[in-house]
Amino acid sequence: MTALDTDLAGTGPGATDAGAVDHDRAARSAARDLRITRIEAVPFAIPYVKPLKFASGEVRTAEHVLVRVHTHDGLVGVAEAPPRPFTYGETQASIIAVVEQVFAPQVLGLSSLAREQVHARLRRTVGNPTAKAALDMALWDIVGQAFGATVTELLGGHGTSMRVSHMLGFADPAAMVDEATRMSETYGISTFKVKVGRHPVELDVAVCRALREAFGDAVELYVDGNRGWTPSESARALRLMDDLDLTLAEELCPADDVLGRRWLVRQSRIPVVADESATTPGEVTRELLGGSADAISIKTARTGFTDSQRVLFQCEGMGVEVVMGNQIDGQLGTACTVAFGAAYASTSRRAGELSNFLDMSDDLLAEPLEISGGELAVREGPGLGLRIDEAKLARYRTDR
Ligand code: MUC
Ligand code: MG
Repeated sequence: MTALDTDLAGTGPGATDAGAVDHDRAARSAARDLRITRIEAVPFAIPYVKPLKFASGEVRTAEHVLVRVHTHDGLVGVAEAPPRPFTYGETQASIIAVVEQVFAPQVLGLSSLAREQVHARLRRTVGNPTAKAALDMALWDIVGQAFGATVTELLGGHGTSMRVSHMLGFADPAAMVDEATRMSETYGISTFKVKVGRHPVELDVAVCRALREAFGDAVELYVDGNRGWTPSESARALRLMDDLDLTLAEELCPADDVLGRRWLVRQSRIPVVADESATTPGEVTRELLGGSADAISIKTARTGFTDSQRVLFQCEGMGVEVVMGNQIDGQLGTACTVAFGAAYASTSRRAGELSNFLDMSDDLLAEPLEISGGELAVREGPGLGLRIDEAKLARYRTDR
């Protein structure tokens, strides 16, 4: 049994915080008691129909953690944490352990409205980005439910849907063209992020060339190297693909090669996007001011809604473009990404990476997400508007 089930009614550390008083008043004015009483961290495993392969790893099964935050009033906020050991060092077991043993004891009793107090406590622990992000997003879900608004409305309310970009994992050129064709014909998707970073670089150059030849200018293409190439290999690959009208080049070389990435940015004719090298607001500052990135990938799976806002506003203030990224999310994570991305003009300009759940054999939502006409709509809410299919959860959870 790994789900934490701790009852608490105003006796946690937050109950004595001076700042909590105001939030409790706000909660009462919404006729709700939004204090956190219980947090569940439930591991589940859902196989992929088609594994996703990329330079830093491969995903065959979605071994994620469902996070459910319960309030005194009976509201339940949900989100999912996708462990990415090759990117953040988190595993399913580490996420459950940190939520149950470190975070839950510190935040039980705090109001769901007091998100800055919650974050002050989570920040005492370094790392663990997807565990923190899932807790954060579940709290926003609760606040939306309490106020009868969607999370998108709470965040910014710009729109109600986003254009979808599909991520094409490693395969040979013909298979990748086939997949893009299927995505285009079935879902109306016309933006593709092509995974690159293989050796020799010609392998990936051939894929991008085949895609451009197959689709002409009917599609947007950009590339993501997941740190697979050195700076000089990256520069060479970009030169070889210079005529292919790629719009972005993401994380082509190792995150620690700061000078190498700066060298690459200076000569690249397309914006260089930071993903794994800019996973926190502080890293975003370092990358942008250091000149080793021109654009930022925002992933709600690692910065939740609260820190994704911080990253976005930083970027807006500095005149830097953003793209809504994908952490190989399931449907819950994808619903969170579109909830955030649709909330602002600057996150909606580009297509968001919202389609990887299509490669999964099943999911946990009672009403599955649907991509149509190349768009994914925000759920109507309130909050995130997500209902878990309990029979599916019982089938896929791995702790019983
Ligand atoms: C991406 O944008 O890189 C693959 C690895 C990871 O950390 O995220 C995915 C997608
Ligand atoms: Mg990436």
